[in-house]
Amino acid sequence: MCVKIKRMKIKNADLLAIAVKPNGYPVGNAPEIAFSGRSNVGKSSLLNLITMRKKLARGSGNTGKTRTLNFFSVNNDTFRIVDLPGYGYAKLSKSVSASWGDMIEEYLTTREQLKGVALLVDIRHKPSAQDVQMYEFLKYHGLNGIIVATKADKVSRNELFKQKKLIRDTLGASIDDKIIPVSSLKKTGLDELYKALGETLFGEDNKSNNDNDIVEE
Ligand SMILES: Nc1nc2c(ncn2[C@@H]2O[C@H](COP(=O)(O)OP(=O)(O)O)[C@@H](O)[C@H]2O)c(=O)[nH]1
Ligand SMILES: [Mg+2]
Repeated sequence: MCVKIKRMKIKNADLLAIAVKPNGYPVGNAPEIAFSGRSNVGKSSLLNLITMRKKLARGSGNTGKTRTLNFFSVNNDTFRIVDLPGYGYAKLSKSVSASWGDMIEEYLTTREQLKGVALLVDIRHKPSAQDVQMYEFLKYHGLNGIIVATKADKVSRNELFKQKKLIRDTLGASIDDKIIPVSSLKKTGLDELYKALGETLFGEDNKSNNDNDIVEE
């Protein structure tokens, strides 16, 4: 028997805008989903993979240096992925990290078309104080949070369950909040991630305005 699952299909993705302030945010009301996480968590690798582009998001060579909001237009601007700068970069000066925080906070609290935030945490580690802070911030502002546990290839199946529980407990996430293990290296967990992205962007039924953006496989 063939089980049909609905998943989002990404056909094209292009850099739309690089911004630090609202006047630099792109115009138009396409729904947006932001990706956040500490430096080195695997955000660029994941964004490159899900958009099927090699150089969409910058790799680890630029770790911590990109302190801009990068807006990517997906499927001819049906929706957007917003790459938030990684946090936890030790070498930032206090004033730089303060303006970095303001920039992210301003985007997260004022952007009307923002549908949710994918919070990336490394599956091997207990979430950091900043991860917890970010998660609490999202909850406080009523934003949908998708918890993505990266580098899932680095743990055994047993450890995976243990680490998911550690992540859930540390972030204070409820049992209903999904934690999606993914591996950019092994390309696993992507169907579940796409499903969650689709639900967050287009609602529970995963319906977009354009049926072509949702395919049955
Ligand atoms: N084993 C493994 N390593 C990964 C995975 N994703 C990223 N990495 C590695 O983690 C490091 C940081 O990745 P990068 O995508 O640049 O992280 P970013 O700083 O969050 O953008 C790099 O050395 C990647 O090769 C993964 O799924 N599995
Ligand atoms: Mg990066």
